[in-house]
Amino acid sequence: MITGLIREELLSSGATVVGIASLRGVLHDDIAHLDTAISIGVDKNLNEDTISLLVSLQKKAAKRLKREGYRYFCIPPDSDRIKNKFVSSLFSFFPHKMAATSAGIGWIGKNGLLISAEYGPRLSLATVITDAPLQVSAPIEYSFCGECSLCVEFCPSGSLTGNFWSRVEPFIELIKLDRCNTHKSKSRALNGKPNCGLCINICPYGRKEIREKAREREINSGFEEVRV
Ligand code: B12
Ligand code: SF4
Ligand code: SF4
Repeated sequence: MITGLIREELLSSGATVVGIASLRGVLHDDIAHLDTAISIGVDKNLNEDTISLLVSLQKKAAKRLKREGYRYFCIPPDSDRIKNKFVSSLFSFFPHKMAATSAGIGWIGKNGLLISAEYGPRLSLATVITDAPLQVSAPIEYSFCGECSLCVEFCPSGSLTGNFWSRVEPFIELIKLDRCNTHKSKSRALNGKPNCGLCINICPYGRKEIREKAREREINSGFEEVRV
């Protein structure tokens, strides 16, 4: 019941997608007691307004969990930029993408981003972890990129390795970050724009009709809800 309440509250307050994941056995010792994750995605570019929206959604979930007597911890969307030392240290061992794939929201594409069959590569993410006994979804185990490698072919800096992500080998190298960053810095020097983003714009899952087909495939493959 609390799972449905949280989901409804967040969706009616601006979340595009809300998934619940079991992260049992994968968390750092300091947060391992809060091994259920509420993964929140909004279909908007990651900017100040989006971060404010995500933070307000996290607060809503936290308020509900507190009212019901559960423990929780909000991992901010921009954890790397937060002044609090503990929170800022979290980004390297708590990637929001880990919660999102584990909640069945999407897979990690060859462009290194979370790809949702329904919303494409543009979801911005935040996570609330908790000890509440929420109803969790099955994780997505493999990439659905298939034969596509548009992002790899067209990346102007040759940063993308073309490797396939899977939950079996979740940290396989997908992006040569130094190359991507150098390319972005050069483009900033040329036209004042720090971001490239071609690997986002070119992804077919960002296009509505492809997303709809993929959604059908996902429904037919029967992702099911399981309880912890
Ligand atoms: C540091 C950082 C950057 C750095 C380095 C990027 C990188 N790829 O590492 C820089 C500045 C370059 C950057 C750029 C961008 N970033 Co950034 N970034 C982050 C940040 C703060 C930490 C990422 C990190 O280093 N994590 C540690 C590494 C080890 O994990 P990871 O690669 O993120 O994710 C891996 C795990 O999740 C693992 N995994 C997946 N499922 C599972 C399941 C299990 C069980 C396990 C164990 C692991 C696992 O697979 C992933 C890929 O290997 C996150 C916020 C956060 N806290 O997550 C945002 C984040 C990843 N960035 C984001 C975005 C939007 C961007 C940009 C598009 C911004 C822009 N406009 O340019 C670009 C995209 C570049 C690209 N193609 O990846 C979004 C991604 C959303 C999405 N749909 O995927 C995030 C999640 C921020 C957010 N709150 O939404 N970013
Ligand atoms: S942001 Fe540009 S340079 Fe970086 S991986 Fe994507 S397409 Fe390549
Ligand atoms: S462009 Fe193709 S290969 Fe790249 S992330 Fe999207 S679906 Fe996957």
